[in-house]
Order: sequence, then structure tokens, then C-alpha cells
Amino acid sequence: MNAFINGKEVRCEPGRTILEAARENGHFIPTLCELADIGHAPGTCRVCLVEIWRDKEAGPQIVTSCTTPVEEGMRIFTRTPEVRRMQRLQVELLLADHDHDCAACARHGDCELQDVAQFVGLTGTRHHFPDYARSRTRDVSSPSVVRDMGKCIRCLRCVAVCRNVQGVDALVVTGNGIGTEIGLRHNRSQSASDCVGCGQCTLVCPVGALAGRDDVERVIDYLYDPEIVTVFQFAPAVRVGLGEEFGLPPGSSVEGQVPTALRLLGADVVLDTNFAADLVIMEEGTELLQRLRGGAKLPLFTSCCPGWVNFAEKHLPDILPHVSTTRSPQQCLGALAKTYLARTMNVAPERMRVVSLMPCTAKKEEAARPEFRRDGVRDVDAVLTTREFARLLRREGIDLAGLEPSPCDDPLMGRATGAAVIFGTTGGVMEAALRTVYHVLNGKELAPVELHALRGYENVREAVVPLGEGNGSVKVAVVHGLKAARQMVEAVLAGKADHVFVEVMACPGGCMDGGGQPRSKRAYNPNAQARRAALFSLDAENALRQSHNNPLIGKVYESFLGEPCSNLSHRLLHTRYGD
Ligand code: HC1
Ligand code: SF4
Repeated sequence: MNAFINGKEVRCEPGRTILEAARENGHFIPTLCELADIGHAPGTCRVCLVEIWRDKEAGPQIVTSCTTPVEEGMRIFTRTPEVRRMQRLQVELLLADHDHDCAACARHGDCELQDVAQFVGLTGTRHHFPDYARSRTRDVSSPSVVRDMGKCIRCLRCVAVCRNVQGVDALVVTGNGIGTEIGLRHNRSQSASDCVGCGQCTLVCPVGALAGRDDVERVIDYLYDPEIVTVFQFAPAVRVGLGEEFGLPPGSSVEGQVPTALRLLGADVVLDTNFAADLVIMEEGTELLQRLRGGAKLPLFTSCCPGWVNFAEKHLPDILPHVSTTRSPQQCLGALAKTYLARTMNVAPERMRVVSLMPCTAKKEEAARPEFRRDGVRDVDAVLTTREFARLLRREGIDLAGLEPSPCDDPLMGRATGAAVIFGTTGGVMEAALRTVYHVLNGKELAPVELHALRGYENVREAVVPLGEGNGSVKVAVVHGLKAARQMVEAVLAGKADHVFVEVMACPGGCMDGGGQPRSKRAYNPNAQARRAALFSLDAENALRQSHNNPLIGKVYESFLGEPCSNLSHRLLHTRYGD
């Protein structure tokens, strides 16, 4: 089909909208609600206006380009004075009941509304009702996600990602007319609602209406308190996302820059969550073998993702007996820091603060769970998302990109294997676990070490993995995204699945695309493949590729825990979900 955009002839497929055709042919049209990556084009923001001419007699018409299909011979103009005037008016209307406190906004410096206002040449807001914007709901009840409706522009991207991508469906439109807001089903608060805290809504929100809770100030207080010993850990996925916040290309690893930055901030001890991922493999692998030998329910589901655990607890509680009792690496490291490390350093656990750098908003909620404290003291005191950590570094004047790499503090818990780092991508926990389970059963390493059958990207992947001579094989599944997780759980509960082990990560792609990772404007997770390739490279470059070969893991069992799934391990490293 042929049409004309700004006087140039273009060819496009039948059924294309004007916005799609313009994009394909290099013509920029501003949008705020549309998000092509999730098929979302509700036409609510009305800033994607264009002028069209169907024929000379009909004259010009102004239409929304995201909802209007291209027609044969259509003449489309994206930048006429009338288009600019009307786009400007739309942005003024959006700003009329918008809380204008940009300096204190969660999206400060990274706001799609500001970008569009600049594009349309806004010079002022004539109709502003600040009291109305301030009277809107501000829900800070959740440890993970803050909902500030004074900032909302009702683009509905959050509703779409929660419903169509995650299948959680916690967010709904409430009220009507000027009173329309995005709320939680049954008018609940964020913390009492069906929300699982995965934070995918914060990745697509174009403004500061949905954001991770900000705990930066609390961490600065710890850092500047001379009485406190600060222990930092950082997650697998942080190292392949954080660089984007400092202008490095997607897929850059800043594994060595993070410890340097933390020391500049004044951290007393820098540990790697990957060490605890190796430990989790020892515990969860042993748990799997125990279940395979009889006893508890199969398949075993992984439990290191709190978005998934929350989903199971709130939406599918019948699956909880299948969920591994092993705590997540974040929590295992916190528990060991306040016991094993505190004892070795001769520091009272009350003087220690464990801070995690995570790609995840749900990790904040996990760290606050009552079962993850002893004598009232939390194992993990604060969680900063990757975006928050970048904010902390900027507040302290540290440019991560220019730092020399340095290692973590090695003696107790600072070293890890390649098996641990791939936890950060979908399929990684399963691959790491099978490398070790194979070794336990055969006394030799699985070869080749990579399990390519698990490295696809479909939301549900299955494989039958041979476990060596005389040990048969196991059927396993890897699931990412909660919509797919629901399908898998329903199949298991209906007796229609014969897997023995299932990995679930709530976020599509796994933690590398977690709700706390750097976000991109006008796109949903465009850097997924680059981040994933970086995690696989870090695994391949590591001389140690199996969790059981981490010498520090041997040391912690020898000098402290005894053996995997020992009584002490059970007290410090396990829990029961659903009890
Ligand atoms: Fe994850 Fe995990 S991999 S859950 O996705 O098991 O957040 O990265 O830290 O705890 O190790 C997140 C990432 C992370 C834990 C590990
Ligand atoms: Fe958090 Fe990772 Fe789970 Fe997402 S997949 S909710 S980032 S733990």
C-alpha cells in the first residue's frame, strides 16, 4: 500500500497504523500511552496527533496516529502548525492536574512527559489545579512499589503489563471522569492487594506514578554512622544492568566497578550475592535429591524469586508444598553475614547492617518478611534496586564508568562460580543446579558444561536431561513471566505435568529484566539479549563453573554449617512458605 508522509511516498503493509508506518519510515511522532513492545495502543494520551487528507474535498482531519490505519493514497502530515498547537493543548491538559514537583519526582531526569512537553514546545501551563493533583491517592503501604496518582497520566501501560504480560491483574481503573485513577482491585492498598511486587509496572510507567520505594536515604545514614559496620552484597543481574545508568553500552559488565564504588562510599565489607547462589545450589540440589529419593512432593519449584513466591502465596497457594524450602541467595547471605561473618569479624550482629543491591523491587518485601529476622533483627536491613544504587552513586558524586575494577572481599564469602552468575537470566538456576546434581550422582563433571536445551527464550521450556549411567534422566521445566507460571502450576495441580524440577522467575527474562533494573523510554526491556549474553560470558570466563567447586563453599560447610541441609543450614538457610 502507498501513502505519503510529510510529502514523501512510503510503502507499508495493509493494516498498519499511521504511527507504525511513520516509525518504520523514520518519522518521529510523540506518544505517551502507546508501547509497541507489549502491543499497547489505547489512544488515551492523544499526543500522537497528525493531520491527514483522504481526498481534497474532505479536507484535513486531525486524528490519533496510534489508532488510525493507513489508507491507500492517504496524505499524512506530522508537524503542521495546527498539529503542533493541538499536541501542545493535549500536553497542557495532561499537566493541568499533574503534580509539578519535578525536582522531587521518582522519574527526575528520566521523564517521558517532560520529553514530550519539550517536543511540542510547551512554554507554560495555563490551566493548573495543583490542589486537585495533590488530593489524589499516594499509596506508600508496600515495601516494594509506591503508587503516586498525582503523577499519573492514565496511559494504562501499567494495567496492560500487569494483566497481559504477568497475568497478575492487580491494577484496575477506578473512578470516572476527572476522578479516574489507577487503583488496586477491590480498592485495596498496594500492600494488601494481589500485587506481587515484581515492579514490571515501574519499567513501563512513563512518569513518576509507579516507582520502586526509595531507601537511599536510609543507606546513606548507615554509611555515615561510625558505629555501624556496613556489609554490601550485589546480585548477579546488577553487574550487567548498572552500566546503562552511566552511559555504558547495554551488556557491559561492571562486576569489578561495583566493589570499587562501594569502597568509595565507605562500605566496610563487600560481598557477592553469587557466593550465596552457589550455596543455594548445594542446599536446593540436596533438597531435590532428597525429594527424588522419596518423601516430599514433586516437582520441586525454585524459591529464590520473591515475585514468584508472592504470586504462589496470593494466587495459587495449593502449589506451596512444592516450593523449595531453601531461602533465596539474598537471604542466605544476610543470615550468614549476621552469624558466620559477624563471629569471624568479632562484631555484634546488632552493629551490622546488611545492604543488598538487587535488580528487583520484590526483594525489598522479601527482606522485610518476619521469618527472615532473628531476635527481631533483620538478616537483610535494606535493599536498593539497581536504579536506586545508581542514584546513590550520583548523590555521592561517583561516576561508575570511570572506576578501576577491584574484587570483593574474598576470605569468607566474596568469590563465586560461573554457575552462580547465570542465576540472573531465565534458566540459569536450573542449569547451575543440574551441573551440581550430575556431579553428586556421578562423581564427575557434566560435559559439556552448558545445557543449551535450557537456553531458549520461550516462556515455558522443557528438557529431558540424562543424569549419567544408571541414574536415568530427569524432566525439567524453566518458566519466566507469571502468566506462564500460572499455566505451569495449573498443569501440575491437575496432574498433567511429569517434571521433577521447575524454575520460575517472575519477570520476563528473569532478574536481568527485573523491576528494579535500568528502564528505557518508549520501550520494554530492549536490552534483554545484551544483558543475557553478558551473563553467559561471565560464566564462560570464570575458571570455576560449578557451584560445588567454589572453595569458599567447601570452607563454609567445613568450618560452620556442617553439610548441606544440616540442622544449622535448616535454621539459617531454609524456611517454609505457606505455613
Ligand atoms: Fe536474582 Fe537471585 S538471581 S533472585 O533473580 O536467586 O533479584 O540477579 O540476586 O537472591 O543470586 C534477583 C538476580 C538475585 C537471589 C541470586
Ligand atoms: Fe525479582 Fe528476579 Fe523475581 Fe523479577 S525475576 S521478581 S527481579 S527475583
